[in-house]
Amino acid sequence: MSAPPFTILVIPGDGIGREVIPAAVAVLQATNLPLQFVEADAGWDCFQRCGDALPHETLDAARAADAVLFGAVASPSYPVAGYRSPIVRLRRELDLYANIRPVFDDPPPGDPRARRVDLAVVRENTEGLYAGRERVEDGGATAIAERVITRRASERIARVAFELARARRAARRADDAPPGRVTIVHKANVLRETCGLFRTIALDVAQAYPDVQADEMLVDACALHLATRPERFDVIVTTNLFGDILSDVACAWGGGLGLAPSANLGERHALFEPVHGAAPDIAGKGIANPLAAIGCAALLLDHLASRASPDTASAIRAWSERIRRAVRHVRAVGPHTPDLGGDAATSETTAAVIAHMLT
Ligand code: GGG
Repeated sequence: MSAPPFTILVIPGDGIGREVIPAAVAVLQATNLPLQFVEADAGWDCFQRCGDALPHETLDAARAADAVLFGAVASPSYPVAGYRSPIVRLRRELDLYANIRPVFDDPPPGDPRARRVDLAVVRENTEGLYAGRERVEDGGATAIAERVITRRASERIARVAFELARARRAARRADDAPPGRVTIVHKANVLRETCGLFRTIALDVAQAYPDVQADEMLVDACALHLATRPERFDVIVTTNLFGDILSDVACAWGGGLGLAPSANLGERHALFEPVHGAAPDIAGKGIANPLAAIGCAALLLDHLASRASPDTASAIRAWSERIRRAVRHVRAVGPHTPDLGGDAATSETTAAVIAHMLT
């Protein structure tokens, strides 16, 4: 390939982020694509060492990179003066407004679980209840969080969802493949202003996509359907907190959190991170499942391909497809880490992916 190297900023973060992100980097290095890796610090450990969970050098490097590969962060569940979640901050600082979490499960014929799940949760990533507007009143007896929903953010996330449904339909290729479908998820029957605005705007955007089916669902019903009838979904679009929760529910169908990758996309920047967190209970043991982080490597290559010249793009896409195939293979036959019922180490699963990808 003849292309300038792409710069990938690697932020392992906390806990198992430091074990699974090196695995993803090893997979990317094995492709021999022109990628240049730069590492930076962020997270709770970073805060404890240097008083800042997202040092400005890290933020500057993220702005300068072609893509960011992020591991996990372990923010405490109690207030700490001066601490803000670095991943929530990165998403907002880089305006990574679309968080896309694909879930895929295609069990072999005859498998009693057999139901084909192939869906994506598109989560608004910059506002909602994660806008950071929390305060305490009555001397600590009342705590208030403001939920921010704007026309601009709702419109652009709805567009991402409908474009994605269109692209997924095109990728299914077969003439008789069902049309794409976007399910707009909200709780507008109770949260009439905030969810009401999100719902109205998403339904307006739907009008511009007559080739994509649109329906709507209350978030509680959606949680039930994701648990019992996941095959009825194609693309789900929703607000920040709802998307965070629903995508974890959906992950159960894709082999659990150990296999769930995600993309955080904006107009200018892109960050890829496994859906799972820092998992302090298993951190340092060398047994974390690297497949979610490796799945992020494939999503990252898809993103670079979308920015590359046509020749380069097809070479990059070929590698992302090889990585995905290798992940599917290792998921099916092992070696499996303990979360999938095996006893393999992170390094063994990673080596198996690389070996399959290079065959
Ligand atoms: N890789 C996703 C991740 O780290 N998830 C946990 C998370 O988002 N935590 C928020 C935080 O700890 O600030």
